[in-house]
Amino acid sequence: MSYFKNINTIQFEGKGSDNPLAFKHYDPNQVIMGKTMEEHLRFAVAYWHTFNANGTDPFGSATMVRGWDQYNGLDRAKARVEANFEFMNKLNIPFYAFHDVDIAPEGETLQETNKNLDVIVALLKDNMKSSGKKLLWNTVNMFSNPRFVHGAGTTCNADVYAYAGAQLKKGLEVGKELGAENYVFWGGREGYETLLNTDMGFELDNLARLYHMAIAYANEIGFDAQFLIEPKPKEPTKHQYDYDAATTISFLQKYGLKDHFKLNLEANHATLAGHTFEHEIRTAAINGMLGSLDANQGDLLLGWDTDEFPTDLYSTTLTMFEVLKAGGIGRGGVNFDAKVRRGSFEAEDLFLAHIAGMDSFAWGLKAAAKLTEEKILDNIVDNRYRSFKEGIGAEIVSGKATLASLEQYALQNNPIKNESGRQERIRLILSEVIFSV
Ligand code: XLS
Ligand code: CA
Ligand code: CA
Repeated sequence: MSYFKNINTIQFEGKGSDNPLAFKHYDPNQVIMGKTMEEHLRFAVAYWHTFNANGTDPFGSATMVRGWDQYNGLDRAKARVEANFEFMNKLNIPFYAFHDVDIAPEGETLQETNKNLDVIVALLKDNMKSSGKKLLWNTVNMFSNPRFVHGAGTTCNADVYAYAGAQLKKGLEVGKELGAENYVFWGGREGYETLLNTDMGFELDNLARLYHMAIAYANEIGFDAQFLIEPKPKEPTKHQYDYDAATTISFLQKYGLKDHFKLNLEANHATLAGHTFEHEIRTAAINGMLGSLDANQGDLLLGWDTDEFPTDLYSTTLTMFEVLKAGGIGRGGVNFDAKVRRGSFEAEDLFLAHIAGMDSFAWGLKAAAKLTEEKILDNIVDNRYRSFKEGIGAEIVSGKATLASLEQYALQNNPIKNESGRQERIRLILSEVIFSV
C-alpha cells in the first residue's frame, strides 16, 4: 500500500528548477572535498515527528490525519513501517531514527510491550534488508509514561529505576538487532525542579551507574554502536542535568565515562542553552566528542523547543563548516529532529519540509567547503593569533615562558597595541560566500 501516492521520487534538478518537489542543491552524488554529499550529510528521518506527530498542541487537537491513522494498535505500527520506507525511498534518505514507543505501542506490562517491539523490529529488519536503509540511532523513551514523573535514571524511586534499566536493556537489544550505528541517551526527565526535595549528587551518581550498566551490557551482547548523550538545558525539567556540551562532558569525565560516549548535538537545544549550534559543535569537537547532529532550528521570538525544519543558511553553513573542520561526522549523521508546523498538515508538507532541510544543508555544505578550501576564515583566524608565532608569543606556546620572563618583556613593551577584530566585515564576506555557491 502507498501512503504518498501522489508523490514521485524526488530528483535533483538543480538551481534553475521551479519544481517544488525537486532538490535544487542536494545532489547526493556531487563530490565535495573528496566525498559525495550523501557521505558528508548522512541524512536521517526522525520517526516520531514524521510518523507519530499529528499537530496536537496544548490548545487544540490533531490537524494531521495520515493514511496510517485508519488503523489502530499494532496494525497502525505496521502501517507506519511501510510509510517510513516509502518516504525514505522517495526522498532518497539513507537513515532513520526512533524511540521504542514511536515504533510499537506500549502494552499493559513490560512483557507485552517487548512482544510488540519484537513484531515491529522484525518487520523493520526485513524492510531494511530489502531497501538498504540504515538505522542512524535508536533510543528509549523514558520520559512520556507517567511512571517517569520523577525521572528514570535520576528518579527517587528504585522500582522506576529498575524499570528504566529493563527498558534500556531492550533498547540495546533492538539496536543490535537492527545494526544501529549509534545509540542515543536523551535525559528527558533527568533533571529536577527544586533542591527542596532533591539530592542532586545522588541522582547524578545513579545516572552514571545506569550508563556503566549500559556499557557493560552492550559489551556483553556485542552491540558496537557509538553511544551518544544529547544535551538540552531545560524542557521538560527546569534544570536538565545534561545542560549543554560542556556540562555533559564534565559529567562524563567525572564518572569515567568519557571514552565510551560522544555527543548528539541539537540546534534548538543549543539555542535554549544560550549558545549557537556552532559553539556546541566546536565545544564537542575540541574535546574529541563530536558524535552526531539533530538538525532543526528554534524561534528566537518564542524560546521553547519548536523543532522547526532548518532553513537558516547562515546556521547550516557554519554547522557544516564545523563538521568539515572536525574531519567529518563519522558514524553520526544529520537527523531531522524537526516537525512540520501545525498549519502545514498535508502529507505533501512532510516532503516539502524535508526537501527544505536537505537543500539548506546541501547549500550550507557547499558554502562551508568554499570557506574551508579557500581558507577564508582560517586565514583571518591565523592572522589574528600571529603574535603567538614568534618572539614572546612563541615562547608562551612552547612552554619556555615563566611569569618572570613575561614580566621582563612587559616592562619594556610599552605601549601595547591591539587590532580590530573586524566582525562586521567578516559577516559580509560570509554572506558573499553563501550567495556565490
Ligand atoms: C527532545 C529531544 C529528543 C531526543 C531523543 O527534545 O530532542 O527528541 O532527540 O529522545
Ligand atoms: Ca533531539
Ligand atoms: Ca528538540
